[in-house]
Amino acid sequence: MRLFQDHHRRETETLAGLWQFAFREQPGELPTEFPARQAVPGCWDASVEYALRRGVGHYRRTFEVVQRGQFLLRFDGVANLATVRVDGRVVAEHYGSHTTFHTRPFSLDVGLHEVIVSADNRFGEHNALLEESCGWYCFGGIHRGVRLERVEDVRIDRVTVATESLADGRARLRLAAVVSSHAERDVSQPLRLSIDGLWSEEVALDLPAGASETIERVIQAEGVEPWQPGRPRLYIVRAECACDDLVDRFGIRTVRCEAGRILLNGEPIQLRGINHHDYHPESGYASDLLRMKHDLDLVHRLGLNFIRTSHYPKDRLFLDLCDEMGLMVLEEATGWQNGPESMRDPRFTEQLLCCIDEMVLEHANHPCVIIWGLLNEVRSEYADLRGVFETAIGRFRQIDTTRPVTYATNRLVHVPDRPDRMADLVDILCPNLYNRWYADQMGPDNGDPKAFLEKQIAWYDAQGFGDKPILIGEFGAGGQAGCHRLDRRRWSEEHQADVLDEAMEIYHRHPRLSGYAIWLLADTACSESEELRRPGSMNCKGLFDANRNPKLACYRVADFLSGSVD
Ligand code: ADA
Repeated sequence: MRLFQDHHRRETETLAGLWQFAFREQPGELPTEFPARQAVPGCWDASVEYALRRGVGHYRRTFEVVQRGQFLLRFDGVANLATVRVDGRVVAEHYGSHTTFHTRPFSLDVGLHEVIVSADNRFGEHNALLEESCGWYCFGGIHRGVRLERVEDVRIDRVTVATESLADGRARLRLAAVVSSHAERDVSQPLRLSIDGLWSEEVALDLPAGASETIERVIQAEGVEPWQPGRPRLYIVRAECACDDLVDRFGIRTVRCEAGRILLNGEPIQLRGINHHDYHPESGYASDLLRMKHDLDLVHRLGLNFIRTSHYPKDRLFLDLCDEMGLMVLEEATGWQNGPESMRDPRFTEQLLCCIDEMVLEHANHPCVIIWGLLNEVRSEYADLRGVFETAIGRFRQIDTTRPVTYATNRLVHVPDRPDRMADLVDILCPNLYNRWYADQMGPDNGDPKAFLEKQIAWYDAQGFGDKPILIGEFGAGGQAGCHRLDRRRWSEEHQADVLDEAMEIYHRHPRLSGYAIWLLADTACSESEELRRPGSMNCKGLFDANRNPKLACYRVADFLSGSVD
C-alpha cells in the first residue's frame, strides 16, 4: 500500500485477508491440509496458536481470474525465506524479511487459481544475515502487503528521479525509467515520461524481444520547491506506455557531508532522532497505516526530526509518511552484531548485497531517506573483513551517488585492542554509546559519557577523520514501565530518565556532533537468546512501552526538546 495510487492502467488487486495456514517444524513436503487460518499481513509467531514457533509457515489461498493473461505477485515483506507457488509451480524464492520482491510473470487462464507461500523463520546456514543471537525477535510470516498484478508484454519496472544539483529554485534532475519487454517479438510504442507541473516528454520506445532498457533524461527545472523538514514538498513522476504505467513520488533535495557537517540543500542540519523497530505485541513485525502514523506522530510531537530504521529496511508506507511529515531517515540494511565467522561466509555478502539492492532500488525516490546504513555493530576490527565492507559500501555508491553511507559501531576507544578499522570507508561516523548502561562492557573509566565522547572524538580526529560528521547511532538505558524507585536504581523509569537527561545535554549541544538517535521509541521483543538479560523478554529502553504508553523518560525528552506528548 502507498499513500498515492501507483498504477492507473496496470490492474492490481490486494490479496490481504484471512489465508489458510499450516505449520511445519522443518521444510520439506508441502502440507495437503491447511487447517488453520492466519491474517495477511501478519506474523504467525505473534499469534496465540503459534507463538514463538520456529519453522515453516505455509499460507494458502485461491483467487479468481476472469480474463486470461499474464500476472505477477508482489510481496512487500515475507520473513524470512519465502517460496511462492502458483497452481503448484514455484514462481519465486526470496531471502530477506524486510524488502519488496516480486515473482516472475506467469500466465493464467480464466478460473480459480491457488497460491501457496511458504515462509521459513528458522535460523541456520541458509539465514546468514540473522543469527540466533540477534538483537530483536525475528518473526515469521507474510507481514507486509501482497498484490496480484496483471502485466502485459511491456512492463514499466521503475522510474526514479535524483536531484543532482539545487540552488535558488533551480534544479538539475536525473530521471531514469526502466522498461522491460517479455514479448517474443520486437515492440515499438510511445513512452510518455512526465513530472507533474514541471516537465514531460514522449519517447519512441523500440524494445527488442526480451530486452530491458533504461531511458535517462537530465532535466533542468526552474522555480522548484525543495523537500525539507517543515516544508516537505513532493512531486509526482509518471511513466505511461500503451499497455502499462507507473506513478511514483519524489522530493527535490540534496544531501552531502562537508567539513564535519551533514548538509541538507546546502545547509548544515542537526539530526534529533530516535531508533524505531517494527514491533507490536499482538502483530509482531506487521503494522498498518494507523499504527505507523501513530508512532510517527509521537516522534514529531516529541520534537524529534530523524529516525534510524534499526536494523532493517522499512515498508514503503512508513517512508511515504516520513516523506509527507518531513522526517529524515537513516535506512539500514539488515544486520546485527554478525560474527566474523558468519561474515566470512560468501552467503553473507550475497544476502547483504541483495538486501542493499532491493532497499536502494525500491526506496531511491523517498526524499526522507537521507543516509544509508548497514552492518550494525559488526566486528569491524577484523582486518580480513574489509572486503565485505568494501563490497557492500561500494554497492551503495554504485547504485546511488546521492546519499552518504554509514555503519553504527561499538568498536570504540573502550576496546583499545579492537579498534574500528573500516571508518575510512564511510561518510559519517556513527558510534553507539551506552556509558551509563553497559558499565560492564565500557569499563570503570568509561562511565562518564562526556569524557568518553571527548576521547572518542579525539581518536577519530587522530585517524584523520576530522572532516567526517559524527552521528550518535544509539544511546539510552533500560526502564521497565511501571518500575519506580526512590533510589533511582537500574531498570527503574527514574534511572532511564536520568541517563537520557544527562546524555541529551551532551549530545544535543556538542559542536562536533551532527546529531543523535535515542535507543529507542518503543519497547521491542528480544530474541530467544537475549531473554536472560532482558526483563520480560523485552528490550525495555523505549521511551514508550510496547503498547505506546509513555514512560518518565518520554516526558523528560519532550521537556528537553520542548516538545510534548500530551
Ligand atoms: C546495541 C544494538 C541495539 C540494541 C542495544 C541494546 O547497541 O545495536 O539493537 O540491542 O544494543 O539495547 O542493548
